[in-house]
Amino acid sequence: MKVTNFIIISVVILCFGITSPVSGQAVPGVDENIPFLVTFGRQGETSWGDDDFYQVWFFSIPQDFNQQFYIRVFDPDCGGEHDEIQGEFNSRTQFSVYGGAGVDPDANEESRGLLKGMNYKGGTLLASRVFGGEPVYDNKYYTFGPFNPTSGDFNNKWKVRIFKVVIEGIAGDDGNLYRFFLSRDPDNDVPVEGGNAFTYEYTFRMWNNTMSVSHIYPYVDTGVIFIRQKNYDWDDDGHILVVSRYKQGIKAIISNEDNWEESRITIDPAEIGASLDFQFHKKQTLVKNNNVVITTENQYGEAMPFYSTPIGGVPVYQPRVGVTKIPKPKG
Ligand SMILES: [Ca+2]
Ligand SMILES: [Ca+2]
Ligand SMILES: [Ca+2]
Ligand SMILES: [Ca+2]
Repeated sequence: MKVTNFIIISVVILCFGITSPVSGQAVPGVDENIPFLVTFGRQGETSWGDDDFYQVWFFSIPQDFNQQFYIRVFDPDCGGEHDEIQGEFNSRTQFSVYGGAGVDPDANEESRGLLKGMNYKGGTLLASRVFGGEPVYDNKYYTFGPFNPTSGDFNNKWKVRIFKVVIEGIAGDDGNLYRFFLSRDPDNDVPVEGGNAFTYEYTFRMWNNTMSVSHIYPYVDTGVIFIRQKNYDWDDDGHILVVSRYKQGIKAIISNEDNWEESRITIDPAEIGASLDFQFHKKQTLVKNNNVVITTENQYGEAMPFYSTPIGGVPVYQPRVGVTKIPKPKG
């Protein structure tokens, strides 16, 4: 190999090493293995897998990050590639970015977007755009921003500034599939170091591939004794397993068509302060275009967030080695 070639290859490897998405910048996250988020137009049929035609996402920026950043949306349009057509494409989807007081879901419960009929648009509107079928953004990115970190809502517990994106299917009946990337660059995916994203009600598309396992990672905070998982329109597709360092795989009760199902999962004190791994395994007969909604709450009915980058990392089951007590010899 010529020396110049070696240098070029080395530089390419180095660049990829630096720019690869290392953490919670891609939404859905790298560890989640979820192809797309999905939001249907409000005339959609809930049996297609979206129960309420909107979704609320939060982006957290570490307090010591002081550069401008961007929220990039991949395939924000509803038409052409990726999206789910019903009849002809006529859905319109509004993406709105909020900052300031009222955004932080710890301080303002309505902001989480779970309490029906309440105001999930708390905060200051920073940017908004409606997308229909727009070839210029089909299979491409649209970039919101730049935003200043100081425009976020400060959360003292996590030492982060929080921004919110509300996605609403304001018209039509088709499903808009899309993804986000929290970026330092308007034209490329360049991670914000230590950034993350989370939601309380996750509406997403499964792969059209029976071998692909998707994951979400709810964070178990102090005081949790048990959680209640709720899933919607799972189409009786395989099984949902709950895994942690201490759980090898507990089966969650699953929904079928256009219905919610729920079940309770006991939390071991050792599981506090870490993430659970909800694994979505498809069955062998392909269920195509399966959209599903999931929420989890603690024993008080308080919603638990799912992080794109699982806090504490992806939990891996650690089999406990049985210890047999040897009785002391008598006498
Ligand atoms: Ca598209
Ligand atoms: Ca349509
Ligand atoms: Ca789309
Ligand atoms: Ca479904």
